[in-house]
Amino acid sequence: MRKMKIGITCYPTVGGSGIIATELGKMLAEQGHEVHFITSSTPFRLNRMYANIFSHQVDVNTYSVFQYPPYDIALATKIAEVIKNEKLDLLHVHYAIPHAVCAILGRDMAKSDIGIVTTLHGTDITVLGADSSLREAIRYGIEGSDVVTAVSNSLRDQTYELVGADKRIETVYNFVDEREYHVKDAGRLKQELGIGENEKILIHVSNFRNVKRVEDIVETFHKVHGKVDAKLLLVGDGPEMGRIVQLVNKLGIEEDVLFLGKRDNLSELYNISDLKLLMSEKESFGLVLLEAMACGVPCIGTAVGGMPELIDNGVNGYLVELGDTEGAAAQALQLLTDPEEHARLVQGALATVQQRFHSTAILGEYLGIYSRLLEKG
Ligand code: GMT
Repeated sequence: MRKMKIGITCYPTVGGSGIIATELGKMLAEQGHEVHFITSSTPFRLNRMYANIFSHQVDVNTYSVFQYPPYDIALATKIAEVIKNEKLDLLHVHYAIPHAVCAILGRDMAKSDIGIVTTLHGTDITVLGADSSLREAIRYGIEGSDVVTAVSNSLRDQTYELVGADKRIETVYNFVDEREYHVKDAGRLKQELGIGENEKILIHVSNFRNVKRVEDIVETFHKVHGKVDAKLLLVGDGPEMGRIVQLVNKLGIEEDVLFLGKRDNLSELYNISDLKLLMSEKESFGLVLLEAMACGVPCIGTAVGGMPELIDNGVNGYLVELGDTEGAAAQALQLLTDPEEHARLVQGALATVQQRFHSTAILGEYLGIYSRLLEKG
């Protein structure tokens, strides 16, 4: 395959879509392709220097007449500039709004006909697609892209349902960098966090938004706590944090719930954990589940969105109905008190990542899409 020049636009700050876009860019660069990130700031996961990765920053004019800074126009203009100056072969944008629309506008401004790949990640459809002020723009972005992918079959189907887009949508699942997320010795981390050698660790990682239902995580832990010696690690931060702290205090479990805030060393934290909990009411995929599984951690998740495509009941974890903290606690207790069952699910989790979501296979799927687009052009 010939070496390509690929423009990537994503939200560069913390979040699953930005992580996937950045990790994909890094893997493409490692295969010798030239990658141009066109974003509001340098993607946070771009943590080392690559000779063939370039970062083009979008400058937004803050002229006082503007009540709202025109970020979308500035992004489209930057995309046009990069298409022309760098002679890009294609654009891959992550998250429909505004990125797909900006890509179409940028391509038009550049008077170019390069292919646009749009990857839908979740809330761009499941939350914004339900908003009538944005639905038409999302549909326009999807229908004007050359190839559209979604990170799960569930998200693909929801896009048809909510946005009614007349476009074939292909599922390309998320992946993790197995060089970072794998079973490893986390040293003295457990001890450093003040957790006893025999205590079990449950972990939840999210942006603490309403949709994540962190209160269900705390309620589940409350039901487990007392029956087994355990700690709950709450990793991340967001709008619901205040309410969650209050709930933990009300339940009197503050000694055993550790609020760790935003962390970079997630793979170390997973490597000291026994069980991962994600009880969201919407979750197109749940990248954090895959990260945990890659480190050998079984998962309990709600049977919503794309989670059933990842969690195989009784193989790598368990699925419960939304809000079923009793069921989640019962499954957690069973798993944490039966070492053989736990070991079996650890193997199931590791096999899931290797066999169904390996980064090499997912990269191959994206490269196949890019080749198809270039052949067509
Ligand atoms: O989880 C979030 O709210 C962040 C959001 C994002 O766009 O960064 O995550 C979405 O994209 C991830 C990567 O594809 C998925 O793994 C998450 O499941 C998805 N979040 C939701 O659907 C709520």
